[in-house]
Amino acid sequence: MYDAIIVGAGLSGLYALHRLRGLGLRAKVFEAAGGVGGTWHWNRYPGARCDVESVDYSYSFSPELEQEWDWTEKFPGQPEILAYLEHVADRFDLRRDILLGTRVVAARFDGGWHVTTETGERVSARYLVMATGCLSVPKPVEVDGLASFRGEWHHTGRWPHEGVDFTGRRVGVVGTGSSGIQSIPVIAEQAGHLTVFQRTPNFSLPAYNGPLAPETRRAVKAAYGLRRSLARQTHSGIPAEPAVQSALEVGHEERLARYQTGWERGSLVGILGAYTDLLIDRAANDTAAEFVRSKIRELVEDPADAELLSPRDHPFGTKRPCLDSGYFETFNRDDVTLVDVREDPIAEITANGLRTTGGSEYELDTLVFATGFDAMTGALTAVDIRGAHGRSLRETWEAGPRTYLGLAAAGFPNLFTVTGPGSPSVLSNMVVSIEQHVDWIADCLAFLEGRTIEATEAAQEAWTAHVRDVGAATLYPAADSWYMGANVPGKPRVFMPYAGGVALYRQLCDEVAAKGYEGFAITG
Ligand code: N01
Repeated sequence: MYDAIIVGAGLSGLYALHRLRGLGLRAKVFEAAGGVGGTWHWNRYPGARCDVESVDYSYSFSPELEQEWDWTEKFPGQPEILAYLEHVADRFDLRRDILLGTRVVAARFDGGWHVTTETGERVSARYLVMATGCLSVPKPVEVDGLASFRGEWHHTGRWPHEGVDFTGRRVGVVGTGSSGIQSIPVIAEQAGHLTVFQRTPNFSLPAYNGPLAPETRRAVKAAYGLRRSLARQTHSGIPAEPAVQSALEVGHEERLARYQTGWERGSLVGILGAYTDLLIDRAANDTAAEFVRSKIRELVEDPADAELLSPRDHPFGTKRPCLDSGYFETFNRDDVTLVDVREDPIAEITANGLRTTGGSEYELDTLVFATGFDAMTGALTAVDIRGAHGRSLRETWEAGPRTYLGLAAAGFPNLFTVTGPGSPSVLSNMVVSIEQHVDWIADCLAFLEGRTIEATEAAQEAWTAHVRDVGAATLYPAADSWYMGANVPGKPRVFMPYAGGVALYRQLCDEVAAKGYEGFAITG
C-alpha cells in the first residue's frame, strides 16, 4: 500500500513525486508512455514548440535547477523541453519510482484507492493524484474511410519517434489549430506538395523565436526569484506589466501603435495583454482582431487566401492564439494549396487521398491529422474512476465537469486533479499552475496526516457556479473552442477553465487551506 499513486509522468507527475517524497510519503507514478515528459513525449510533430518563453515555462521549485539549466532558444522546441524533463527526472532521482509503459484504466475508492492497470495489475494507495494533463487524449479521426487509405497517416499528438519523411510526398494536413499552424511551415519545406484542409481559421502571431543570448540568460538568472513572483501575480502566469486602460479609451493611432509593439514582441500577451477589456468587451476585442487580420492581409499575397485565413467566427483570444514561425507566409508558396473544408466539407478518406462532398479529389501520400484533443476532461474520464458510492466520474460529469477548485470532486475522497477543470490551467502558463496545484496538494497531505478528505457538495456547487459566472462575464463562451468542449461531438458545452486568473485563484486556494480546508470534510 502506497501513500499516494500519481498517474502521469509529465510536468505535473514529476513534480508531484518530488514534493510527496519530500514529505516522506511513499509515492509511485504510473505512466502509459515509454518515457517521461507527458505532452512533450507524445507531441513530436515537426515544429512542435512551446508558446510560453523557455525561461518562464520551467520549474521554479529548485533555484539550483534554475541556475544550472541553459535554455538555448526564446521559445523551446519539443526536443529541448523533453531533454529538460529527462534531466529533472535524473537530477532528482525520480525514475526509480516511475513505472513506464503502464496505463491506469480504473481506480476505485474503498477507504483507500485501488488502481488497476491495463495489464490487470492492482495497486493500492491512500491518495490518488491524477496528473494526466489537459491535452493528452487525441480526438479520434472523425472522417470515414481512413482504413482504406493506402498512404501513411499520423495524428500530431501521437507522432512516431523515428519521425516522418515528407520528402517529395503529396501531403495533406487536416486542422489549423496550434499543432497545424506549427507543423504546416515545416512540412511545406520538405513536402513535394502540401494541401492544407482548413475548416476554421485561427488567429496567429509571429513568435519571433531565436537563440537566447548568453547575456539575456544571465540577466534572467540573476533575478529569477523576482521574475517568478511577478509571474504568479499576473492573470496568465506569464510575467508582464498589467494593462491599465480600456482599448476604447485611446485613439485609433495610439491603439495601432500599441498593437504593433505587441505584435513585434512575439508573445501570447503582447496584444492580448495590451488593454484591460480585450477579453470582456466585443467592441474592444474587434480592434485587436481587425489589427491581426490586417497583418494576415499584409503577409498573404493572394487576397482570396488571405480572407480565407482571416478568423471572423470568434473574438481574438477566445481560442488560444498560436505563436508561429512563418505560417501565413507558407501560403505564398507555389507548392502549398489551401482548401476550405467549411465551404466544401471532407466527405471521406479514399484509398488514394481525400474527397470532399462537392466531389473534389485530392491525391495524397501522407495525411496529417492536427485535429486536437478531448481536452481537460478526456484524460480523467478515460480512466474508470469510481468514488465512495461506486458512481463513476464519467457519469458524474455527464453534463460537464463539476469540481471544487479544479482540485477535487465531491463523492471522490482523497482524489486530487492537477490542473483539473475549474482551475486556470489551460488559460495560463501551465508550469505556474502545475506548481501551485502540486504545492497545494502536498501541503494538504501534510496537514491530513493520513486522514480522509472530500469536497462537500455545497462547496463544489458554489465553485462550479463561480467558474461559470466568471466565464460568462468574458467573451470566451462566444467561441466554438475546446475550452467549451465544442470540438468533440456530443460533449456538453461548458466553459471548463477558471477565467479569474492565476493570482486571484492562488489567493482563493490559499484562503481555503488557511481556514482548515474550508469546503472539505475531513474524517478519520
Ligand atoms: O487542436 P485544436 P491543436 N474535420 O483543437 C480541425 C495546445 N497546443 O492540437 O476549429 C476538419 O486547437 C479544427 O477545426 P475547427 C494549445 O493550447 C499548444 O492544434 O473544429 N477539421 C481545428 O482547426 C492548443 O490550443 C502548442 O473547425 C477538423 C484543428 O483541427 C491545443 O493544444 C502547440 C476536424 C484542431 O485544432 C490544441 O491544439 C500545439 C474535422 N473532423 C498545441 N476536427 C504550443 O504552442 C478538428 N478539425 C505550446
